[in-house]
Amino acid sequence: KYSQPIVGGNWKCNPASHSTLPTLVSNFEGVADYLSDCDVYVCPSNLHVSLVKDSFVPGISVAPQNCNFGGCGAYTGEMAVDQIKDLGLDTVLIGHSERRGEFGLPTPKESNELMATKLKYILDQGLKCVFCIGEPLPVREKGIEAVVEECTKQLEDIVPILKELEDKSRVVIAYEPVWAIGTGVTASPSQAQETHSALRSWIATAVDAKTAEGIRIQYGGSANAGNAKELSEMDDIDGFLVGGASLKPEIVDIVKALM
Ligand code: G2H
Repeated sequence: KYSQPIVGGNWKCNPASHSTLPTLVSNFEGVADYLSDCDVYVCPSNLHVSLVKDSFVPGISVAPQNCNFGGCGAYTGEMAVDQIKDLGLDTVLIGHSERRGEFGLPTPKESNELMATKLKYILDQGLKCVFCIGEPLPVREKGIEAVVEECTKQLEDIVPILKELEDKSRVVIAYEPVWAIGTGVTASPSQAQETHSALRSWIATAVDAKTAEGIRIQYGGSANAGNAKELSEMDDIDGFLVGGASLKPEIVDIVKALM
């Protein structure tokens, strides 16, 4: 392994009632034993961030699921990194495929170029970023070369930012094949490893070797307690971004799988 593993829980637009939040938070209590060997963050819905931000065992970061690109002001329905930082939070997740839409459509504004603007803004403010990428099923069906081409297209605009970044651990790439998200279908360990390794090699060439070694690449897409062990044994899988299973007590077993 290249560096300390990292696991994120993405609650997406859940739970329906804030009365459930204490239960979801308590699912993470058992993670406390592993925090010296694994970084853990949770992405509650933006509405719930303030409600839970001080409830987790110390050492778990709370990370909003998105941010805007230009600071405070006329951005109805958005959140500025300045506000996120002001609440004492240190990480933001951006570029999830559920926000990018169908890779440009119907939300063309969540483009690769905009993701680079957001990343720069987040890093300039001193925060860390989880940067999601992934390919839809028709691309996966064409084979690994098409997958790497699609994923690296989503990384090209951030190459200059990564080159300048001193502490490479501040950016985490979450590789999430879109066909595996919330579907119960997981990439096989060899499929995930092949992709992670190809992305790391691409980063070594496009950015530099220091970045390729220092940056962590999480796998996301129906990760759960049943498949985490096998996936975590792969050299280039540095952790998981977990959706559905992060709403359940099994999140502890997913972290444990990386130990
Ligand atoms: C992928 C993942 C978390 P799930 O979106 O980001 O969700 O684990 O439910 O597939």
